Formats: sequence, C-alpha cells, structure tokens
Amino acid sequence: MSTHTTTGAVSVPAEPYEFTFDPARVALLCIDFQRDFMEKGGFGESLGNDVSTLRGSIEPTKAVLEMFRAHDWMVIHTREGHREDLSDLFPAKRDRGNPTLRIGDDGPMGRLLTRGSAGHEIIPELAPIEGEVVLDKPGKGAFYGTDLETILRARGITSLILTGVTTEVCVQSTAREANDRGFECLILSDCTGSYFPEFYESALNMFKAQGGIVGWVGTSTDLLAAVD
Ligand code: TIU
Repeated sequence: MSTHTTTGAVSVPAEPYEFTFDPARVALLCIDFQRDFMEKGGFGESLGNDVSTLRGSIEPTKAVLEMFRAHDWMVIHTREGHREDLSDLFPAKRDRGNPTLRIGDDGPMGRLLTRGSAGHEIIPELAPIEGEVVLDKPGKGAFYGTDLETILRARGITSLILTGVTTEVCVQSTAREANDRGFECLILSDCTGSYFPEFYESALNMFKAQGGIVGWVGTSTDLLAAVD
C-alpha cells in the first residue's frame, strides 16, 4: 500500500462505469458493523438470522479502513440503536414481527440494539480509533434523525464509499438517502453482507442499474489498486 498522500482525483473501476472521487472530499462509511448484527446472541440472530453470513465482509473492510487511516481521509462509523430509556423507539419498530425478544430486552450480549450494551458496540476487528466519527442512529438510514449531513457538509464531503451490514437494509437505506442529498456513492460489494444472498444480489443490482440510478458498485481490491 502506498504511504504517500494522494493528490488529485482517483478513478476506480466500477459498475456501471468508473467512480471518480477527490480524496479531500471523500468519506468512508462503515455502517452498523455491530456485534448485534455480526455475532451470535444479538439482535440479528433474535430475528432468526444466521449471522455467520456477514463475516466475509470484515477482512476486506479492514483493508479499506487501514488505507483510509494511512491517508488521513475521513472515516465515519454508524451504529443502529436506541436510548437506554427507549424514548426514541417507535412502537411500530419495537413490535414489528411480534418477536419473542424486543429491542431493549435483555439478550446474551445485553439489551438488544440499546446504546451502552455490549451488543451495540462495533466488532473489535473494525473498532473506531481516535478522531473517527461514531454516529448513533435510531433508524435504518444513517441520515434519518442524525446530524450526518451537517458533518459531511462541514468537511466539504461530496463522495461516499459505503461498507457495512446489511446490504439491503441499512446500507441500501443510507445510500438512497445520500443519493437524494447529492452525494455520489460507491458501495464496495465485498465489504457488505446480507443474511439473504438473493437480497444482497438484488440490492446491488438495483443500485447500479439504469446508468447508476442510485450509485456505483465496486470492490475493495479495485479501490485499493486505484489509490495505490
Ligand atoms: N435486519 C437487518 O437485516 N438489518 C437491520 O435491522 N439493520 C441493519 O441493516 N443495520
């Protein structure tokens, strides 16, 4: 990996065509790499999902995260979860699916999807470091109910590189919110994962269809090579 600071635009092979960004105006979004989704005993498993399906996204994302850190480019981590008193949890979200365990209930990693619990933390492999933004959000999209847009505009960010879980839920919601706000979005296919292979494929396909109607899809290896 290059250790020099990149100047000038970077062009990454992607679909439906090259994704070009200015390193001074790019941010990496690491969406909801939380123990609650990635590990046994969390919210994801409580919904009946096999959480092992997401683990393949960890190593590629780690490589991209390290590249961003080496260049001192902006990194933002998001976490889905609720206040300890659950005052920001809509009944519609709490009761959806009539689960046996609800958000805020005690699970093996503490209270499900609740700030301050072990399950709410980002997995150790991708844990934030000093200087990186950690954004708590009550919804699936990272813009809803947060100051993410203000943070991005304050830094002059125009391009987003998205990683995270799950592809068709929080990653897709965030990408659509970002696209409507005028940000150019590249999702790294190997840095995202879903509990449902067919939803992973469909989400990425619909994202890049129609000339990139929502944005671009690429890979971590092509991004790393392009930056190098
Ligand atoms: N259930 C599921 O696939 N995802 C979520 O509930 N949240 C996120 O995607 N982060």
